[in-house]
Amino acid sequence: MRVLSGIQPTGRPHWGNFFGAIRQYIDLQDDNDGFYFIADMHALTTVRDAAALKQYTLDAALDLMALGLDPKKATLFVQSQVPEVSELTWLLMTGTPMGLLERCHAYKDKKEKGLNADAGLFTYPVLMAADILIYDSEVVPVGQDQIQHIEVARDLAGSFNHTFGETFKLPKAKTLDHSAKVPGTDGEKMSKSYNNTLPLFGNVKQIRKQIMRITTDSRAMEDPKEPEGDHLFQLYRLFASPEDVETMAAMYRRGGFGYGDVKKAVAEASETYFAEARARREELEANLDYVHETLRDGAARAREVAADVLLRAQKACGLR
Ligand code: AQP
Repeated sequence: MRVLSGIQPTGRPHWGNFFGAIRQYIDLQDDNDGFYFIADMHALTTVRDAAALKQYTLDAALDLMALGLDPKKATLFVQSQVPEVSELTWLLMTGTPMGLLERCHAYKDKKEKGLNADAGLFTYPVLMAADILIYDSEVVPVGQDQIQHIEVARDLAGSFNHTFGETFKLPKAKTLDHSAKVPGTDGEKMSKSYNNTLPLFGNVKQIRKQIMRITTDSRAMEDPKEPEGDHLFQLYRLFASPEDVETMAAMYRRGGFGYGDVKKAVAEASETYFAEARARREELEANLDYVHETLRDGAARAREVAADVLLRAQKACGLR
């Protein structure tokens, strides 16, 4: 099965990116034909610095490979290295109702926060639809925030097929229970633009400090607490074994514990969890030629598939 997903090189990846999406890429790479890309064209809507975008793009490749994405099993590439995607975006754009894009939350949210909304941000879901459809993708592993965009891709594919005949496969989103919406240090969705992230890589001491600053409620220590609605508990659950999760849940319900201890447990569990990836990232940093070669090979493979699907779509709508 063709599985595809992408990650934006907009800064350092966080726990939400990993537990919502990247972990799925790795779990699915053994038994599927995985296509994973670094969405540098999407990132252009926020990163307006050429050197930074190049660095973030390389960083994202290092991050994904360090976390376990294996180029021998899956195809890893940079979005802009497949120009066919931009051509398909235009074809899809001509059949995209404005209202559909106006309802998309990425645009709506950013606009409500007073951030500048340009046409790139507004039409982002169409580029994302092209990203998905051009590889005949069937399954798209993502976090909850992207489900709506995958629905847009399905809608656009369905309406193109209806108008011009069967051309595109209809993709489906795939999310994970418990980690489709990882909370940030303030309890809101963990998000680079909300400044509430916990990074996967970086200085361990600094990350520990960030963990110790996670907001908690102000109820007395001895009060029993319901674990399910508590974002610190949700973060603990990302790393702990089912038995440890049960023990922690029982402790919450009994009351009489300190949030500081839970934070320390989260810090220790996360450090152990990512230790191997950190070591692997250092090795990859010393072998950048291999990383560049992987991205070149990945783009060549992705272009072959993309060229076929683009031609199919062009023929269908009368451009060839
Ligand atoms: N908090 C999250 N919980 C679960 N999944 C998440 N994802 C992002 N945040 C969470 C998923 O990570 C994948 C890559 O996302 P992206 O590169 O598009 O990053 P993003 O959505 O731009 O991440 P941010 O931090 O939320 O950035 P801003 O603030 O710019 O929007 C996707 O599958 C996403 O669902």
